[in-house]
Amino acid sequence: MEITISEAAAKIKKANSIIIAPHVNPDCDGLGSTLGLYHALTKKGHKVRIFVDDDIPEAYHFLPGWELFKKPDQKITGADLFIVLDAEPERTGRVNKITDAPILNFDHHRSNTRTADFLYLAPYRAATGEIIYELLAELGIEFDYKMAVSVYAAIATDCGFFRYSNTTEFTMKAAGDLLGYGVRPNIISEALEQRKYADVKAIADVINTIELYNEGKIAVAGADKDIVEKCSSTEGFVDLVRVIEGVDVAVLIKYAADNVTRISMRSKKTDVAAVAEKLGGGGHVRASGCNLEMSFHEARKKVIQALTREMAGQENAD
Ligand SMILES: [Mn+2]
Repeated sequence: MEITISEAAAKIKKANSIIIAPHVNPDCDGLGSTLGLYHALTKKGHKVRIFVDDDIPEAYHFLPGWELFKKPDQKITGADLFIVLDAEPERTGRVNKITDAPILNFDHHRSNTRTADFLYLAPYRAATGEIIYELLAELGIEFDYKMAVSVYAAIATDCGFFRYSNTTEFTMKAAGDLLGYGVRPNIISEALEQRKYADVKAIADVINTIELYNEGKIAVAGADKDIVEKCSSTEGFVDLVRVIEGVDVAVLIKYAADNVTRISMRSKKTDVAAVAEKLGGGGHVRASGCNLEMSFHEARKKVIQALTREMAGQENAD
């Protein structure tokens, strides 16, 4: 059931032993939100354990306490509350199976499947980090440096460092407030922008694959098996495609495994969450994705078709 932020805060106050987890394939919003809440609740005397069913990318090792994340290897008994951040409980992977505690879910994805016992869903928030900021105020917990860095990084990354359309007055005010606790934006963006030599070289390969469709409104780039094997991360590649003049939707098609292809979409106008949902994925209106169980080339064709159809439909609706 959906609850308010103050009802959520009341549930947290009553819980002694708490488990927190973000989604698999963790991003800075999920990890930063988890750590921000971890530091806050630990300070208040709660017994908190944090789990993620994945490795944590090196780029996020600047987050204070990232090494405290455990893999969900065994059952946890006696937890009072399981807090899931930035996705629905199923997306925490095996963490969802190690505890029977009631689930309290905070999320800003419209595509949330609403399976948690208690859900605070705020699709108008740019990041789950913003929700944590709101939650800590509700809990009456004052920020310290570690909490501020974690929550700032969560917010800043999900709004493209205050450039995306989800950036609001609230986003800027929250971030501004966090700077008051010693956060240095340049240190965080430098840590996040740093790339491996091989990955920067791989950008050239990906850029070379760009093709335009639908009268130049769709730009598609591909990272096939060869490219994926050469580099450690394709994070941010889709944003390089997004800047092309006249392009509404940028797509990155990425080899994930034989017959599994990962699709990432960014748009300026088109509702790409609607497209992702039709293909079994989800996300936000202007940033979404899905995994397709088909070959790289089949997936490429399928996505271009689905997007062209959606764009025609949305134009007719205007
Ligand atoms: Mn997020």
